[in-house]
This record gives sequence, structure tokens and C-alpha cells, in this order.
Amino acid sequence: MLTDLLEEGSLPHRFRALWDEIAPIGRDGRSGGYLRYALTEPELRLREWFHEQADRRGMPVTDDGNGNLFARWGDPEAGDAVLTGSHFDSVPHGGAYDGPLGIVSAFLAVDELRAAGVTPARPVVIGAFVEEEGARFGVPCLGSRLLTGEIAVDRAAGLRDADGVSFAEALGAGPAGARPELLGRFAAFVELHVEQGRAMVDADAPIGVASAIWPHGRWRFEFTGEGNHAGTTRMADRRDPMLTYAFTVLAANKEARLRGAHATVGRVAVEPNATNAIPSKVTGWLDARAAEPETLTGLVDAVRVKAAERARRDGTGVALTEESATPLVAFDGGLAGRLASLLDAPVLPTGAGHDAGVLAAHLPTAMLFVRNPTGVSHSPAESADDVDCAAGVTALARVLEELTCR
Ligand code: HGY
Ligand code: MN
Ligand code: MN
Ligand code: MN
Repeated sequence: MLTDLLEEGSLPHRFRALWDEIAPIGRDGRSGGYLRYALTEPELRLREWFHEQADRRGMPVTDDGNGNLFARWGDPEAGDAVLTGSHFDSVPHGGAYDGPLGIVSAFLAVDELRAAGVTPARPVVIGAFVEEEGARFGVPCLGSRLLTGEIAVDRAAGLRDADGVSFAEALGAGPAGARPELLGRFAAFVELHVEQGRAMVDADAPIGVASAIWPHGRWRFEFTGEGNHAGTTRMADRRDPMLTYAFTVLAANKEARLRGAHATVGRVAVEPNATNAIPSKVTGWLDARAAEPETLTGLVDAVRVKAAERARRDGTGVALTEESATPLVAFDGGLAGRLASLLDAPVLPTGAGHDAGVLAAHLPTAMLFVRNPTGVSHSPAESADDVDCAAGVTALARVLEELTCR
């Protein structure tokens, strides 16, 4: 076993031992990626694991009524808590580290502080946020948006997965929505996350601190045409939405490159989805991101205009709906600077969205990144070295001590 290769009792060894408890949960045998959709069997098992870890440490767990879990260490009356943690859910066939690394590291950081005899002057709370990826119900950071009141309860409750199951049904109750009395008891939030890129490799640093999250969003394009027989319909008589869709994907790619932005169409639905039928409808989801808000707006507008122009030419229809949008998140500069100097770590922006990006509008928030050797994420190939993960635990422990004991 790999664990035998690491020095017995060392932090990398302890990280690996705890990590191996969850590594098999939700892993797809064929792709090696993870199918940990919110509130489905694998993620529910991870929630049970969360309760077990908290129970083992005498940390009471509360659920905010939105599907977010919170485990507390320390006296709740001692003051506002320092929140840490992340999410369990994954994108389809996603990586092992995106999300769970922040939760496993938080439990180990509490262990490190206890072993050092630290008694926090204010509580430490470990959070597990529901549906961060939006892979099941379509809206990313659904749990943190509910907690902060950023999404209407009715809209969240009615979101449905591919099988038509609503979020409320999956949760087993209508989400509680905004919990200002709970949110108000947090003094700060620090999310540790595997880096989703190669900046730490390039900086030759195991740990980094986030400065900002690029503005980004998701837009649903619905292309409609005339379903017909693939074999008997002349090319000149067709109104084929697949053509308009394909052109729009190419346009998004070109417009993004022109602007130094990022555009991805990774999900498409075709009706009736038959090899020998011209589609009647093609739905494509655009994920667009850019360093500045005006660049993002310009990109989406350009793609919308190009799609409409092509639709006129193809005799098809096109409808565009914004499904979610996250503005530029500039993390608390004072906090980021304080943590960067504490950890002697570089500060860098990210194009990836996080629950920290939602909470940053409501309380002082920071992110710690753990080096990802290849930078690959949202893929079975996502990885992180145990030694770097252990460095992440140590960094998080130091940050929690800094924020709870001073
Ligand atoms: O999509 C994102 O940026 C994040 O990983 N959920
Ligand atoms: Mn992700
Ligand atoms: Mn994530
Ligand atoms: Mn996140």
C-alpha cells in the first residue's frame, strides 16, 4: 500500500489514511472519475462520513436546512466562528480532490491544532456545502447561495435533475433559504481547494492564496428547427438546428480567443437524438469566463449576435437564457495579504468558481490552493501529491490558529 511508503505517523501518512476512507466512494470503475452528485447515494455516504468524523472529534453537527452541514469545534459562546470546509459533490467523472480536499484537510487541521494543545479563542466550524458544482440541479454553489439568500427559495426548491426530481424532493423538505442568524455567527471563511490550473507548479510553491475569482456564468442556448427524415429531406429544404448550434460553438471559441477569455460548451441535448432524424431542437450550455466583467459581457453578447445571425440563415430559432452568473470576486485584500505573508505563499486569481466566491460578499473570505501537479481538474486525471496535501493541512492549521487565537 502507498501508505506504507510514507513515514509512519507523518502528516502525509495520516492524510493518506484518512483520504483512503473516502477515495472509493462514488468512483466510476470505467473512467476512474467520480459520480458524486448532490444528495445521491455516493454523496449521502460522504455526508455520513462527515458525521462520523465530527462525532469522532466531539464536534456537534448542524444542518442549515438547505443541505449544508456544519461541524463545530469550540465554545459557541466564545465568539463568532472561523468557517472552513468546501463541498463533496463532483462534476460527472470529476476528480477526487475538487471539493473533498477542503473538508478532509479541515478535519486534519483541527487534529493538528488539538495535538499542539491549541484551544481556539473562537470556534472553528467545518462546512460541507451542497451542490457546489451544479452538476445535478444546474445552479452552481446552490447551497451557499441559499444560505446567503442569493437565490430565491422557490427557484431553488423547483430546480429539477435529469430525472425530474426537484431539489426540494431530493432534500426531503423545502430548503430553508437565507439563514442570516447562522451566517452572522461566522467571522471569516477560509476554503482550502486543490488548484485548478498550473500556477502553483509555475511558481514552484505547494500552497497559494487566492486574490480573486474571474466573473463567470452559464447560458442556455436553445436552437429550434424542423425535425425530419435524414434520408429523404433535401439539404436545401432543411431547417437544421444542429447547424446553428455547431456554428455557435465555433463562434464562442473564436470570440473567446479574441478576448483572452474562456468559453466552453461541454453539455448538449438533442431532440429526438436519433441518428436518422434531423433534430427538431438542440440545447447547448455555454460556460463563459473572463478576467474583467466587461470582457465577459462583450463575449456573451458577441456569441448571442453570431448565433442569431446564423439562425436567420439556417431558418432556425434561437433562445438564450442566463442560468447563473457570478460577478468578479475580489477576496478581502487584507486577509489575503495577511495569509500570504503568514504562509510565505504567492497570491493568484482563479477562473474557477467556489462557495468562497459566494460567501465573500457576506464575510471576510480567503482561499488556499494546494498544488496540482498537472493543473488538470474536472477530470479523472486530477491529482495532488500527499506531501503537498499535508502542506495544505499544515497551512490551514496555521491560518485557523492565526484567525481564532489572535
Ligand atoms: O465550475 C467551477 O468553476 C467550479 O469548479 N465549480
Ligand atoms: Mn469544481
Ligand atoms: Mn470545487
Ligand atoms: Mn468550490
